[in-house]
Amino acid sequence: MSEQLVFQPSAAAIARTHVTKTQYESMYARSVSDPNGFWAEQAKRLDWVQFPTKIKNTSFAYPDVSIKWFEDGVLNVSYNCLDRHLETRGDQTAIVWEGDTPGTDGKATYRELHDRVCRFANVLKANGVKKGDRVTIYMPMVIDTAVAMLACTRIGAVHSVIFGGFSPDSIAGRVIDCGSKIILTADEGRRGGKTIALKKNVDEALAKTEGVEKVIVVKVTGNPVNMVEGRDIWYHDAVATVDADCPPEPMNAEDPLFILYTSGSTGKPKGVLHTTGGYLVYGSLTHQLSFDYRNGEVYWCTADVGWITGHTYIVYGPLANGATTLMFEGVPTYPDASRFWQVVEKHNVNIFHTAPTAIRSLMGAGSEYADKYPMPSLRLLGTVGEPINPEAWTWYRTHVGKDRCEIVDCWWQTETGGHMIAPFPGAIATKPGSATVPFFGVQPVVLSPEGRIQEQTKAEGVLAIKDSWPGQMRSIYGDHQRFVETYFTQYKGYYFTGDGCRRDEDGYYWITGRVDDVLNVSGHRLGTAEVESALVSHPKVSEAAVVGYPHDLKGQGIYCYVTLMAGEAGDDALKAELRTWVRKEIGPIATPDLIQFAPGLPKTRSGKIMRRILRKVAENDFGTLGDTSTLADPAVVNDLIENRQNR
Ligand code: 6R9
Repeated sequence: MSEQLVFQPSAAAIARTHVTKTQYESMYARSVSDPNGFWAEQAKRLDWVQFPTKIKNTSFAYPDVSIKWFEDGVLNVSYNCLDRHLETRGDQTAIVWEGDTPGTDGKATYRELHDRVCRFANVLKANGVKKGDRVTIYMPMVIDTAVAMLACTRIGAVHSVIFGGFSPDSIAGRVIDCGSKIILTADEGRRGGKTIALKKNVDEALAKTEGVEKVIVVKVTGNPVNMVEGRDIWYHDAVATVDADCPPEPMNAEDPLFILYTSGSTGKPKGVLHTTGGYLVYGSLTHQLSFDYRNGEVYWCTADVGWITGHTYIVYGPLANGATTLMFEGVPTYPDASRFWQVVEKHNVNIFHTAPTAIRSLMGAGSEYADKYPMPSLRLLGTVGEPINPEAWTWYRTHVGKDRCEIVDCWWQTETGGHMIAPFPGAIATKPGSATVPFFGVQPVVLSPEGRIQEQTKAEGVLAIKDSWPGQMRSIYGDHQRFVETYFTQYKGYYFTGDGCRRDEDGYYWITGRVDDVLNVSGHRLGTAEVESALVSHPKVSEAAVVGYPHDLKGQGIYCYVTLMAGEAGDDALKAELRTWVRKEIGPIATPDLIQFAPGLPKTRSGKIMRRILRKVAENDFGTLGDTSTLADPAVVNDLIENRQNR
């Protein structure tokens, strides 16, 4: 082993592991040489109405990309997450809920959850929802949100969960794109002592869209909201009149399960489409093995269900495995920076999974918050969402894990459905900052920017994947061509991840971040094009270019270069106005950190904005701008440097 620090799995982790190092190696080899045999065996972890006889039928060959797994299998996701556990663990807690306000909590056993899901499903049916219909969910972190998702899967409806931080415009765009006729929401959400006006946002979104016939509103805070006669229904009223019995709809393994919108490098967010069988096999297997989950353990992933991590690793993976999964409504720093650790001790959490941005902000608040809590129940710590700097990794291990917990850094994407590169905790030694080695069936390749495959172990380039795995997205909803163009054209024959990476001499992968125009702000994906189009929709803005720059807490900050309409003055008041504008257009996560008014942007003679230069200036690294000979007007650059905002 080489490269700085290496941590071998602890004796305790080795003693309990589902997969030893030797098993990892032989199983990985088989998953690649005999995917049909390997995944047929793994599929047995689910209960099928009809077990598949066809396992893998996939092609990455441009332009006929097609991905099918278990294609003649029949199953139901909610059955696998609920019904099949009733006999053995009906009274076990399925979901522990911890509210935003300390002292508020709740829980649902598997039996209770099953009952709630069946009733919610009947409410959906009573409101006209049928198999294949798209259902938009814009809800906070409460148990009813998981219930709503599972209720959709019970009747074969396709959910599209929208993160509660997105704006009315973002909701409208997503509702229109998937043609959803029903929205499930709540009066308000709670986060960090504040309320979020979910219903009000839905009302504003619906003022801009047609086609939504029903809005079902769950009462969460109880504050008054506007209810539109004939369209809006209180959930508690609707549920009072339905039956508790709702048989699960038998679904084909390749029937759509959900759509989740995510940012890409161009255009509007894409509706990433996942299907039923492959997603659940992959999500449950990765949940069990990456965290070495054992029956009876309490597992807590701090993500929001509005993101893929919440889908796979709060709801579907854990529940398919009969786990106890914790849902947290709040934020890491409310009421103060010890909240996470209080919750870990209160609920005896064994496995804790969060994001580097949270780790960095808690580290920044001072180690004493974590040091005060011994957290004896903890045995494993996960990190996901962005590259973790070795300093934060080490802090996490020492101050949260007390040097006794395994650290599991999981690299994956909305598109991949589940973990792709992550250490098996009792098998794989870890190195701070590396997501380590591929999961079963995942064949990473490192390509040169020109697309040459780097055969030698030690290599650097862009990360692509050679062949399909069951959790892979199947398409972009309503636009298969865009799916093919986005992921399979740049490097023919491979799935292109959009990430850069380094592979060290031990074959460990180190993800270096996006190589396309996608920002990762506090673990949230954001296309620079989205922020740019929000900016240029402001009447005073003529042109905008947005780039990322290193930010201590957020990982990346949002740096905006803005050219104003003739005669407009770029002052602090306008900066504040533009910040509010972008928040309103997209949501608070897109709020610009730095805005620089620029009389002109650096362009090539053919009119292309030279982002490389803008990135360098934003990084305050303007000494090495590289080749500027193709610039149409070199004077522009001097002005940019002189007025740079990141000093
Ligand atoms: C799961 C999720 C995906 C992008 C991905 C990469 C970054 C996620 C990471 C990581 C380094 C990790 N990313 N996990 N980078 N190490 N462990 O976050 O999905 O929101 O689609 O973002 O996030 O850049 O391409 P998603």
